[in-house]
Amino acid sequence: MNASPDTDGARDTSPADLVAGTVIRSTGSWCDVRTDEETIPARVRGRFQLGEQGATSPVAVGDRVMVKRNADATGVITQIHERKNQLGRRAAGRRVGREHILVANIDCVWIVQSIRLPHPNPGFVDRVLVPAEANEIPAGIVLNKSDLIQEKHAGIIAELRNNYARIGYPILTVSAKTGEGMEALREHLVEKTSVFTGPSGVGKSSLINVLEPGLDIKTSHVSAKTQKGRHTTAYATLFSLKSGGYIVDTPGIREFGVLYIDPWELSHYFIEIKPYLKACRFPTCTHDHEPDCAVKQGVTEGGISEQRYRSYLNILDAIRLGDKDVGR
Ligand SMILES: Nc1nc2c(ncn2[C@@H]2O[C@H](COP(=O)(O)OP(=O)(O)O)[C@@H](O)[C@H]2O)c(=O)[nH]1
Ligand SMILES: [Mg+2]
Ligand SMILES: [Zn+2]
Repeated sequence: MNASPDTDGARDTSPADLVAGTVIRSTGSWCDVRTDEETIPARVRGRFQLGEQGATSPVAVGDRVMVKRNADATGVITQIHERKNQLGRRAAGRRVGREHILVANIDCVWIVQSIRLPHPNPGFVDRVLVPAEANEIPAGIVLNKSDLIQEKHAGIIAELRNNYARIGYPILTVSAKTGEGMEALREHLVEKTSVFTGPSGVGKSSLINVLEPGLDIKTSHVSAKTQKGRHTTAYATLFSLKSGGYIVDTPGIREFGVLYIDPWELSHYFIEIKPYLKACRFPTCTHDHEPDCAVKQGVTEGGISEQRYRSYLNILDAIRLGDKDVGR
């Protein structure tokens, strides 16, 4: 072994064989790594040590990695760089070591909703906002199908503003169909890794097709007929943007590990509830049955919206039921 870093001694691997890249697709034992010049299919061997906390993880989409090239144009992942953050299917926050990681190094999560077909679903929005907050990832809402907005939807829109825009989550109103609002959305994506998540049918694939026309992703209208692409739906995919950055489509992924948050911890991930927590009589207050609860008072006084509080209680219930299952 050559111990001196500044002499160019004999090596079995030339520096050109080792390249840096980003994982854009992963199926477990293989993944595609995008480098400055090309996409390399690379083999993944086992799990990797991540940073100093001793956690190990398999490779996730969004990981910055080093790849050693083989003679046959494939490669082998030799290293995963420490992650800025991650979203998994199971644990969030402090239980990071046990989660199944779906996406790493995310700059923003955009929760896509549509005004109609389907209507906005605040329960869904909140089940994504919680893990986003737990992993300290900025989040916002993309309200698609603005071309379908009618006067009767004014109440739905006002409620979204009251639930989310008021407490700091941006809402971008767009239409993949007419192009309305798409420039503003595009500006938010430049040079960033942005996750698009949302229920099926809200227009995620349509939006990505407008943002990056060459991709030609199947929309639900097509896939319902052909059933094509179904087998890939459990995997997140990174699409690179010509303007720099990536969009991650997460088809078929309904939740990012909400159920593995501790009950007492949950309220910390509702940003407008957090300021009330210190004023509850019990430090372990879960804000559902306890007396002298500042959070319930906040709901009564209007600082916390009833919808968000309902979401909080629903997730709390789900966590408690989930815990029972785990303990069986
Ligand atoms: N009217 C209208 N329809 C849209 C818009 N965006 C998508 N759609 C339709 O909504 C359906 C679902 O779109 P798709 O992109 O497959 O949704 P995904 O399941 O979230 O990926 C398709 O029939 C699209 O044509 C829009 O802005 N306006
Ligand atoms: Mg889709
Ligand atoms: Zn309380």
